Amino acid sequence: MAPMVTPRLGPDTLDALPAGIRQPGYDRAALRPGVLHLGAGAFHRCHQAEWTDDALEATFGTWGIVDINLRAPDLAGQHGGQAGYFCRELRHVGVRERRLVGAVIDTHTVTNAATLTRALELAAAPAIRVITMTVTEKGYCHTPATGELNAAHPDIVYDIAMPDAPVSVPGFILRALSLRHERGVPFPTILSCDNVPDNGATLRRCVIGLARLSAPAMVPVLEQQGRFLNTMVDRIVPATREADRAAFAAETSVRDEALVVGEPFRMWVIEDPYNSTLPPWHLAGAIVVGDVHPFELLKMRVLNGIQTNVSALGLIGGFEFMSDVMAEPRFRDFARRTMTREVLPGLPDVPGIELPAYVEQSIDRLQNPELRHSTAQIVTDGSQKIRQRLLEPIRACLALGIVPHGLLLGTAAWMQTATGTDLAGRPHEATDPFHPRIRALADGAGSDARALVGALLSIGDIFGDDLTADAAVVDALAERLDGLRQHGVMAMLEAAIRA
Ligand code: CS2
Repeated sequence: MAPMVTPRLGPDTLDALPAGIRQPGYDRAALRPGVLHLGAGAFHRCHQAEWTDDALEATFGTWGIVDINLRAPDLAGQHGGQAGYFCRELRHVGVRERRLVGAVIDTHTVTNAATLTRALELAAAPAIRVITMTVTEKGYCHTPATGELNAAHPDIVYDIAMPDAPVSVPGFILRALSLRHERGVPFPTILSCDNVPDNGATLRRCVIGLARLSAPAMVPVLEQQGRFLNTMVDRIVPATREADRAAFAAETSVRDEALVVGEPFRMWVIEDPYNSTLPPWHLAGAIVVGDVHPFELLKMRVLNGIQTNVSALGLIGGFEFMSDVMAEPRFRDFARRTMTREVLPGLPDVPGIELPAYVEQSIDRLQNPELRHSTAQIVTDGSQKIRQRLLEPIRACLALGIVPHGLLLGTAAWMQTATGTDLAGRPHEATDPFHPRIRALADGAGSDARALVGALLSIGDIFGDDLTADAAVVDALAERLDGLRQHGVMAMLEAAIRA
């Protein structure tokens, strides 16, 4: 007998889904493309796409989403093979809520010249009035320490030589906007939804910076007509695991290759000085403000700050998931004290948010035992994350005369993970665009913690040039890295808690 094959989620299997799974409450057949999204990973599906379903239910409009990946994974193996449908599952203690999302009506992956041309045509189509993007920090091709375009980035070098066939995100946006300009099609509003400081402004600088080098006639056009919005997005959405998909299939008898699992909490703050026409996301709780900066600082320094500060410590301490890290009372204590003593004093007031309560809420979110967010996933690409999450808060402490014990310990731990070896010198995988450079410096430093700290701090593209010149910072980092190697993670956590 042939083995039973679980049918895949799609238009033909919707009726088979259990009644408990909420289905789109609008006429999906009437959707037309309105939004184009770049970088359709788990976060996008569990945030912008779900949010758009809410908006469509509140007030219907032609705001279907076209998802584009400029590189792998091929979306055909995900919701692209399911007519755009996927389920999102929210989990926390006592919460498990599944919902079918219908807002994505087309998907497209760039794999060669022909698919790139098609993707550019999709982005140049007059029907697209909004472009959103989640391409991760490194997708911006900027220098982390300055937020300026890195003109030496291999993808940017390529796009300067071949502007009609771009491989980078700034190159793709520049080409799509150039096509629209040539054809007299108005520019869409572009919303950056990545954890990059001043994300929209950074994208604008990178696109205009690239135009200066490859399409100078576009510079004044972009300066006058480009609408790049800064936004703050928030929801913890770990990479989906095969165990999640298998459990879904076992419980529903339908296999969803694009399933996403996230937390109930979500937030979206949009700074829109242009009063743009957007899907009615505000009807579903998105907040439109005049200045997103305080919200961005809060989220990157507290929620992301705790994640980055404890994930490297957790990883080298042998903890696989964030929920395991935060289940350990010493880590919770450490996170709370670091935030309260070192981070909150440097934050501005945030409209409508009480900072100590936000810290407690963040800790609760991060210890959510129903999510499996790996410490390694958060450590990934740390060179792109630490400026906004650890280094700026350290600078704020130094300016206020506060010794950043906790932030320094997290930074020292990150330095250890970035070398690709654990505390005992055993190799582990480090995924980071700076890894080859860091590895070479680590080889030069050998087992000397001070030499390693000095060498890494001299990477100005990550650390700027102020910290390496501050002897107290160099000493403190070297002492903590050495302490981690000599005494281990828990002893150093305890010392930081006592400090
Ligand atoms: C995480 C974020 O991997 C990471 O960088 O810190 O994806 C984080 O979970 C989200 O920013 C939460 O909104």
